[in-house]
Amino acid sequence: MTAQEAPPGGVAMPPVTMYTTAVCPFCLQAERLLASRGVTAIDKIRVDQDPGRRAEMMARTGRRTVPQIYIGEAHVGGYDDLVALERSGKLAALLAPR
Ligand SMILES: N[C@@H](CCC(=O)N[C@@H](CS)C(=O)NCC(=O)O)C(=O)O
Repeated sequence: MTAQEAPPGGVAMPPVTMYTTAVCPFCLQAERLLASRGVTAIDKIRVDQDPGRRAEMMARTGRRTVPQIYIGEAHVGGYDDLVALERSGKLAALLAPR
């Protein structure tokens, strides 16, 4: 069981999904920030390996840069957006087990 899976009878942190590429400094920064906030697993979608997933990312987010981050069903946006969320104090609530 990973830390983000629900313990028996318990609740878990929502899944974190990140559209990413092989070479992406902003993605690494985002991963570091999320790790510092207790995120132990990120579902990474490599848009450089799969043009279909890039098209999906653009349709779903309206953005073309990586990373694009989801916490559960909530679209956070890119690294700048993640930092802004953290500074506003709202990131912890989004990551709270539910
Ligand atoms: N402000 C964005 C910048 C993201 C960004 O520039 N990502 C680069 C990769 S690290 C990218 O997608 N470059 C391709 C492009 O600009 O089309 C963020 O904070 O996420």
